[in-house]
Amino acid sequence: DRPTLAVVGATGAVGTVMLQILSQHADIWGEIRLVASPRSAGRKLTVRGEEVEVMALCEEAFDGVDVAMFDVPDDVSAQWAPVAAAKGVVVVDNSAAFRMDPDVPLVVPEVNPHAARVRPRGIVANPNCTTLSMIVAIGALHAEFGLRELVVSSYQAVSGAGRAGIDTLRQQMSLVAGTELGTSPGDVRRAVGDNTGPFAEPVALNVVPWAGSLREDGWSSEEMKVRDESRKILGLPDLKVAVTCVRVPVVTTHSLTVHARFQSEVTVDKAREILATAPGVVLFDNPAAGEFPTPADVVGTDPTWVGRVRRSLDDPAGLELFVCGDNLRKGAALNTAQIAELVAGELTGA
Ligand code: 11C
Repeated sequence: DRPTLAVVGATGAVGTVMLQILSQHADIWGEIRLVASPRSAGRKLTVRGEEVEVMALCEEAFDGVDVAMFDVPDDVSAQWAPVAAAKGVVVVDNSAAFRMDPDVPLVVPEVNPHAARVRPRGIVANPNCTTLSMIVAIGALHAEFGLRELVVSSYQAVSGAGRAGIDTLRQQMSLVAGTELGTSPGDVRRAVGDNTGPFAEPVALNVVPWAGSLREDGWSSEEMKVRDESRKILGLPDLKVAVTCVRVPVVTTHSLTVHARFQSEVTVDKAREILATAPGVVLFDNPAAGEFPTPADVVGTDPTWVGRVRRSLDDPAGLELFVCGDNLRKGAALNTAQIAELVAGELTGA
């Protein structure tokens, strides 16, 4: 029998992309049950070309379910993933609630697929979208060269903050469009008013060096996630990671600049060969022809796109890269779906 899947958080920004992915991928599932908060219950959504009515999240929603994908806030996952797991459901959770739990594997199928098989709590965690937007490319380079250090800056799209992030950028853009704002201190802030939505500052005509919540010593939660999750996925608990997370006025697709240091000398030719052949990675790197990835082109695609590959000028063991990944697809829904498909294959012996 084909396994039954529950999609919890089916109406959110990630859930919407998830339904598209489930409609595009090979159809390995029996029933697909859509679950969301009580206020969305009764809505009809389309998946695999069929309308399905959304159920309210409750214990009975997991009856007969084999695999559940959760795309909900951390507190909702923290409460409900164990409820589903206690009923024998394998939960693939895209919140931060369980990622650093030593009894929960944190999985990227191109990098550490084997980890998904060992899940003492019945939960497999999906990484943060910023980590995911670079880690497939970094994992491929690590497998060849041995990674020692990452220095990363992110350029994060507003959809990382969900529908509220997208709505905020759109509203702010309508307030600044056609004006000469952005020419004197505070003019954008005054035009936008208090309408900064989930962001610390106006994001239209601006960049905001902040994502997530405040952690110790001035670090943001997003920066800590990139460091902690990269270490766990790569199996490098002492990896040196320096990261600054920045929000930019892009709807969807996170970008990162990466300075990666390896155990010994690297060559650009070998790095390009690895990136060109790694599953899930596209090398798009010909600056002479104006070819490098940008969010406007990468959005809506599955792979991690890599360009601007250079050897560090002052370090023969270092590489500089520019990486883009769709934060709602590989950064969230796609990786979650890939993990769920791995688990389904295991459950059905496929
Ligand atoms: C952002 N990466 O771009 C965040 C959103 O831990 O899954 C995802 C937060 C998370 O704002």
